[in-house]
Amino acid sequence: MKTLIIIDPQNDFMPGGSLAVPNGDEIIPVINKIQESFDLIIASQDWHPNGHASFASSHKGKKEFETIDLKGIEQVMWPEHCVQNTDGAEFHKDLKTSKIEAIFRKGTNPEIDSYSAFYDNQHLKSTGLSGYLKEKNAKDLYFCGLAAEICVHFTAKDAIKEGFKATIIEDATRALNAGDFKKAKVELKELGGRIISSNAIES
Ligand code: VGL
Ligand code: ZN
Repeated sequence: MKTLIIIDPQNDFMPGGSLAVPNGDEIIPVINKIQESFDLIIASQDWHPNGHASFASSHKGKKEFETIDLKGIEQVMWPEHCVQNTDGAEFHKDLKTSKIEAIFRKGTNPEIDSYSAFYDNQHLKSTGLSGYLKEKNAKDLYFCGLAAEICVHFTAKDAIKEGFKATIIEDATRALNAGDFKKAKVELKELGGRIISSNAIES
């Protein structure tokens, strides 16, 4: 049984959004197509309250994309994005959602960011995703969505730590920074993860 996890397919990460991933919208038709090969499909949604600690605008004198120390870990100062109940936080309008059985929200704690759909960046609180997948007997997880080297990467790494098999579908994701994604792929493979193209998914 194969499980597809669609990471943050939200308007703010698409061209024209506040934290746009180059060509991020190109993944939507690919994700719609591959859904037919999966038995279980779930999604994550970046879901920040106003004034979230990851926003540069929440810190006086801080500029977008610089880094700060936030409770002992490095935090990138992001533009405001995926604010709860805004259009930017909605899924891309062309994403097929009829087979998505559950949506796990993350980044809701105003003081901590959450790249992984399993845990916040401080690893203090679980979203419940791991327990959900285990109860569903899901073992073989495939990841797509945005952004490749951030939320997709951190979720896939946590999946491996949680004992799941993790595969990233490369043409169903896009990176904010191509060089960082290259490094992330090497790291994931070293941990036992796989990177494949959507045409290699057996149905
Ligand atoms: C993401 C930066 C900040 C992502 C979320 O979904 O990759 N990146 N929040
Ligand atoms: Zn975010």
